[in-house]
Amino acid sequence: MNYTTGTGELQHWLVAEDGFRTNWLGKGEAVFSLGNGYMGLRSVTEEHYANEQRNLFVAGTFNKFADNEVTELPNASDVLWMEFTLNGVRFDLTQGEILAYRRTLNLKQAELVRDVTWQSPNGDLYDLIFRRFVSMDNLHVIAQRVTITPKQESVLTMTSGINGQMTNSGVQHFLEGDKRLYDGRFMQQLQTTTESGIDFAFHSVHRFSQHEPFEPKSIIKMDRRQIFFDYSDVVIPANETLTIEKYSTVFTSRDRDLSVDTTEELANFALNATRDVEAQGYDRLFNDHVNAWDELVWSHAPITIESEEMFDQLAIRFAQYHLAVMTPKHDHRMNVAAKGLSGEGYKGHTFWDTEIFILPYYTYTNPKIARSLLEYRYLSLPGAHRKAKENGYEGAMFPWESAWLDDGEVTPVWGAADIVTGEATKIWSGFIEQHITSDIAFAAWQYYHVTGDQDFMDNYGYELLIDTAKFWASRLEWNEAEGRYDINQVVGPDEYKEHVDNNAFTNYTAHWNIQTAIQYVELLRQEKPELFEQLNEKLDLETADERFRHVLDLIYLPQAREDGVLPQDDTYLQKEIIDLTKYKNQENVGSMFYDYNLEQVNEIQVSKQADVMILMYLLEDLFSADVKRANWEYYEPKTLHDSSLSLSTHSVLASDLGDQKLAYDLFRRASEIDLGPNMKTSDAGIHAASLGGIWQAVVNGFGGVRMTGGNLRISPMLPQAWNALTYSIDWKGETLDVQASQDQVTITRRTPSTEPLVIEVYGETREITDTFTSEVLSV
Ligand code: IFM
Repeated sequence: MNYTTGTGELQHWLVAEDGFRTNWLGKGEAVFSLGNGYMGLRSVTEEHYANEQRNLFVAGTFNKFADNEVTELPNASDVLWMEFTLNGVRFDLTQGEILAYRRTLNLKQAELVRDVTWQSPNGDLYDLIFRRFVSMDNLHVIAQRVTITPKQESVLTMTSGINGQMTNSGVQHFLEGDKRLYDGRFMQQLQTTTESGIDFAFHSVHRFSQHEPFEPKSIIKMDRRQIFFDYSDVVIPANETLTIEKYSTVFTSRDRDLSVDTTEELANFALNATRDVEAQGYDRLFNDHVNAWDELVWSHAPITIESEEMFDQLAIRFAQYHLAVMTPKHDHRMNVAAKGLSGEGYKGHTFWDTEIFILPYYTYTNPKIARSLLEYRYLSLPGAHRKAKENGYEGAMFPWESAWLDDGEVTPVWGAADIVTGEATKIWSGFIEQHITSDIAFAAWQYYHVTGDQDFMDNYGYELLIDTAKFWASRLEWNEAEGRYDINQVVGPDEYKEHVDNNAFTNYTAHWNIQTAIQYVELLRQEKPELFEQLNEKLDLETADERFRHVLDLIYLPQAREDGVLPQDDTYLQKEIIDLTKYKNQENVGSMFYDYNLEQVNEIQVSKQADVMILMYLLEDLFSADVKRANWEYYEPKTLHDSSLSLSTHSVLASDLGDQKLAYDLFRRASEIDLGPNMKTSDAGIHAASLGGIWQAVVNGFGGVRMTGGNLRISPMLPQAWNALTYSIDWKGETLDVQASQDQVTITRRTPSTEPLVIEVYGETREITDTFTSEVLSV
């Protein structure tokens, strides 16, 4: 990967790849993936290679192949597919010689450009440039432009069309469907998912030009799940440029922006839309797309980092780029997947990754999108109720992995091979990783206090907070001997410890959830009697409240030992301690499983990811700086950061502890998970939560932003390598611009007001009407 190709206006905007290797295809496909939250397109090349993974996902279009499989996002038809022969030789970069090669993702314009000079095996020379984008302006559009300039007169043939012979690791999610050609040019493929019955309409059309537009000789062909053109006899004179454009559209019967009732109506609508798209042409579509990106991301929530390392600015832009690509902002019936829309990993499912790692970005910069993602959880309540009931509990027990609104739990039951038994390892998360329920409650609470969105609370928030607390109140187990309530047999955030009792993160956040619900029930009773009555009917608030008050002080909250270490669970601190150096220095994550199986790892003091530490981040007021430090020193050396969710949390905490050097090192490591030089990290897709975590490391960590108890704190502390950091955040409906340097911070209210805004800055309460400047202090 090359991070230094952008110069002038494009400095810190370009991520490039300078070589072509078929065994590294996965990295570029994921890291360069394009999308707009409606769909995500893995960045395969137009021509096929072994080892490639061609993926097009449309958010929220889940399908379940068989009863013993879980629902997943189906891999839709490949519209990028274009195969060329030049003077009788197939264009194939593994043959002949590559004389120049660069593939560049322009983050600002969200365009992917591949620039190749190729000598074919017969000695002919060609310059080829491939450009493409997935429109942020019109969510249904994929546009490609290919230019071919031969050094000698050449004859081109091309096969290009729509290929529905796609699978998810062998599973075909679509019925054969219909294919048809319209107006002699517009290819149409209609398909329906096998179980969920979602109709997909794909259209593609080509445009050729060489000085003037022209129609080459062509023949339309169809095969199983395929429709394509064979073009032939296209003569390109030496040093002349042939331009081929391909416009494709994707529509489905789940799209909320369409008012169609039947497959036929969908097909007609999509066909006409494609005609319109083609008529606009690449340049106009591109212009609208670039403007839409600017409005949504780059002008809306810009972050600048002046650093000795140019990688840092690029890293935060890369994170913001992918957050926009992966987030279905257009529809509250869907949510962000753990790999975004960039790969088959985790089957398009949503985890706590959204609420704890991704949502803060939107809560602080684009509350409308944050609200839409939280509404998804509200709309998923029926599945959460079902899960609670099936497990003998009350209230809302959210699924660990989530897909369709009413699916409930969709975590697969069987996973990787156990190196000792040779069997598949059972995935317990879907059964007992229960902290997701309080994570969602926490995120809703955080959203409310940052945005002040009372309408959200009245319509969704209070109910979510109380319904989740009801689950916890029913989940607690009475421990007669100790006279307290325990939460036994769970998986906490550290997934290397299964069936543990009293995981600190789970117990504390459950306690927080119930405590917050008590406050809200009281508030409703006192201040919103009508809403209280409505919710009382739905949730039986009187009984719930009685139970909440009874259990609250009896919930067991593990306490720090004398040395400050908080037990991660009842048994962690008694487990064997081994030398983890080899695994701490591993090149690829999960290497411990080459030596141990999960059962053995369960008995060792080793953690996959932040557990106690993330508790100390989320509920920071409950723990002193000394306790945080003691736990850092105890747990971090035992944490392998085998989950991509771990490094960014540790970076924020290192900032909190005042160790900017360490925080910076961890920020860099987090940024390198996808963007770094290891070419095998992202084959299954980009790491969505880590990208949200990078924003948190910058804004919540170095930028010092935190909401605690409903109050705002801004106390930036930059790492040595940075001269300046600027960012903006939304706070209760207004925008604050923050400029921080090594010595000084300035906070500006974009809309000044005589009503002062209270912000804690370096431990002092400030009342700001317009702009406030402080020197940087350590607190
Ligand atoms: O949610 C995470 C989990 O914390 C660790 N394993 C991967 C999941 C999806 O990213």
